[in-house]
Amino acid sequence: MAQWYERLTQGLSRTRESLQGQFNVLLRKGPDLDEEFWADLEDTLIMADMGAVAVAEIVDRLRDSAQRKALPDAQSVIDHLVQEIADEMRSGDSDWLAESPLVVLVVGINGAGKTTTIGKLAKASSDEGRSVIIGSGDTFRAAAIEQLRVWATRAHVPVIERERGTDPASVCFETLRSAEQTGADLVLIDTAGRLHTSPDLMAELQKVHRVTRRESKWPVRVLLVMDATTGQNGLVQAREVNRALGLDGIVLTKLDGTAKGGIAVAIARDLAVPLVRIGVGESVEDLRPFDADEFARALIAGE
Ligand SMILES: Nc1nc2c(ncn2[C@@H]2O[C@H](COP(=O)(O)OP(=O)(O)OP(=O)(O)O)[C@@H](O)[C@H]2O)c(=O)[nH]1
Ligand SMILES: [Mg+2]
Repeated sequence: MAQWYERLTQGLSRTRESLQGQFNVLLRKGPDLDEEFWADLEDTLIMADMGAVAVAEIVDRLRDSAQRKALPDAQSVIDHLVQEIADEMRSGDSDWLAESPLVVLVVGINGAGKTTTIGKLAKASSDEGRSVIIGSGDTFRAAAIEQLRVWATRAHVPVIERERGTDPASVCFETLRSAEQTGADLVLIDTAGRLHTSPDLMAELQKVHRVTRRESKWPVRVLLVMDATTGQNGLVQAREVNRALGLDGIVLTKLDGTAKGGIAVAIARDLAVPLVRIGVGESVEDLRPFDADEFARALIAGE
């Protein structure tokens, strides 16, 4: 088994073990595909946070297949789930982070994993030979600037920072100028996740976005970092940020810290915003591109 796939299955183990426990309960009730089986299957998938819409679609397709006798019993329906979940997530595949040159504005609520994700992306991209520069746009907390500096040092990439309280838009401006002068491939801009109020935060992010787009000669993409453990609440927040900023991609972090990793299915299905990376742990290797087939297999089968 490839080392990355092993980390992915390890990261998703809490969700998978919980699902497999439920499947075993279903199978012990017998092989018949009666109404109770379908209702229990639906409940199980909803409990993993896959979202009502995605679950209804998955179960409908499985019922269809069963009726056509392709799936004669409970075990064969469960065996077929990997395929159906992968199909449900397919629209979520995308890897625009590989484009150069590119400016990425990283947003998300406090603690979601923005700064860590920037550090991991900077390290991975720099290891691939790309020229990376980081902008320290979270000027709200002094510790945020320090934390980003540690990651930048680790990744051997320059970071543009100003003292606490500086207008984040001006940090973005300086980061862009520096990136153009040095001919960087990838510009990663960190933003604050906490302000006095949530409307303050959204207004500040909109301003930062406007200035960055206006000042950048390069394409600007907005990347939302989202904590998988916030489940359906996180999804509601993501919709709100999408309305305010227009998201280009999502990084779903902390999939290793939840039994409700099915939230990735709901995100890929409901938001029409690609999942560009997933985080299944705290080390650099734990941030990986998203692949629908690989993810579905690790979530359900684990082998
Ligand atoms: N287990 C696990 N922890 C993660 C993952 N991604 C980030 N974290 C942890 O989440 C915590 C918060 O991460 P930060 O990067 O500081 O979050 P942030 O969004 O920058 O937070 P603010 O700057 O306060 O808005 C850190 O302890 C990270 O190590 C992940 O995929 N798995
Ligand atoms: Mg941060």
